[in-house]
Amino acid sequence: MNQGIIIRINDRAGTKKHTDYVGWGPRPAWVRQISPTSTLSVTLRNNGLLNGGRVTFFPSINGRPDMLSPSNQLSNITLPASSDQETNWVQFFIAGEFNQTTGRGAVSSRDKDTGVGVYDSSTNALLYTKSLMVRVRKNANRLTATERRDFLEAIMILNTNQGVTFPWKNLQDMHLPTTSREIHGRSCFLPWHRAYLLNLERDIQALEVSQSNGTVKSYAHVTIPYWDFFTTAQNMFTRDFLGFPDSAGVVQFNASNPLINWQTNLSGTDVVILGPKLRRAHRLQNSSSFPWNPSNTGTPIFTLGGQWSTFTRTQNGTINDYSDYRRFALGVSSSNLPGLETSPHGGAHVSWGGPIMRVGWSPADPLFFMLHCNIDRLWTMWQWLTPGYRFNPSDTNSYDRQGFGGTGTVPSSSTKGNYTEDTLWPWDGDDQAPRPSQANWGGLPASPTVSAPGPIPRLKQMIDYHAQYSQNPADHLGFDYEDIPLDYPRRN
Ligand SMILES: [Cu+2]
Repeated sequence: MNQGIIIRINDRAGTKKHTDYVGWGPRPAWVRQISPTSTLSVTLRNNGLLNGGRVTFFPSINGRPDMLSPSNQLSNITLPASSDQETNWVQFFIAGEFNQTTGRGAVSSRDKDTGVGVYDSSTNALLYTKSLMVRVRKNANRLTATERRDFLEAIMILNTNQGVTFPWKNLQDMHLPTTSREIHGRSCFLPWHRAYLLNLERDIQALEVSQSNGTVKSYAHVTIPYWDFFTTAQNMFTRDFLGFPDSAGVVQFNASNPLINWQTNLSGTDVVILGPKLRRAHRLQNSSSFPWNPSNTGTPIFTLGGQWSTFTRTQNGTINDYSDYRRFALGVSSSNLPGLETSPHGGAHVSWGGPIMRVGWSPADPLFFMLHCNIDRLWTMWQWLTPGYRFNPSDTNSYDRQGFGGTGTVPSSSTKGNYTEDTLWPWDGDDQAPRPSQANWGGLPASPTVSAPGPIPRLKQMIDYHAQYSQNPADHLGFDYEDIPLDYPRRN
């Protein structure tokens, strides 16, 4: 029952597809009458499905969200009588609703399961509903069967689409032994992998696939789920999801699993690689001589014994041991406390036999991106502990390498790509030393919901990922985690 009202989210012009998604950071939205005969006073409220996502509203002040006034409804908005489409929009902002007390957000579990209802302020009649989704990254172990299937279908499509583009192979080729020096072992490790995850997630969300019944299936509602390796993940390492190894370490899938024909794009002769079938088996603690553990039929868990990591760390330790970025990310040489890149990141990788344990081949295993999603989440948790500075791209405690990197070669920590003002390889197309010699995969894919960071991201844009520090919706990168909120400023 459209009473001549329309709402647009993230894209006022309405020229883009798949724009009706929000996370925890306020997103711009607009409402207007289509063919008004007089002004109309309306109230906006949640009007979604039961148990679906929910949204929070913010009034607009000079085009920015009034962060001091979040509310579950916007009352008595006057929609102008003008039919001029340039001037009769009324702007507001919306975000997913996050309960700061429970630490959980009202997330969607399927596409468009929440809605903004437009009610007549005087009669309270429902005039119009705009459907949308609170789309955030979730714990892979708790996905619904549908969420799991859609994610697996999407990555399978990216892995098998060998036409004009070959997205999964491209992602693998950005992360070879020859590129490792650019992206590992220095401060940019976390920002670089944040952009890398975003690249995959945007590739997924842009997928549209024709179905046999003539419809087109979109994957715009899909996000990368995270593997919380600090707890057992009994629902992940099964034949229905990421597979379970046979006695040779070859990962087995059920026939209904979209990954059943997954190919690694590897042709190595290394015993832990052996493409094109995917290998991944739980590794015996500290046993480098026998990388598979076929006798382990229990739930694979994160074991901390690995060739590069002998540290035992908890989630609390990881995010609380250090208050400055440099030590948080890289640790302190000659100290017993590692940084996040060593533990838990390195430990999680080498807790398995298979491509996942080798830097150059790890993205051949879809688990890589779920592991790294949790690494990125740990960075967001650390940032969120002290929002005052850890989201500020200009604060040296938020990120230690300020300014521009040099063009020498030694040490790599002083060169391009590691500093806040630097553009990130390979999206900047820079294939000149000291960068890796290939960078021809194009810019970072665009998102229909946000404009940041653009095709050539700067490192500093990765830091304030949901505009906690700037409070400027234009800085939002378009992803969020289900359990890491955006803090609203408090009224004094
Ligand atoms: Cu990596």
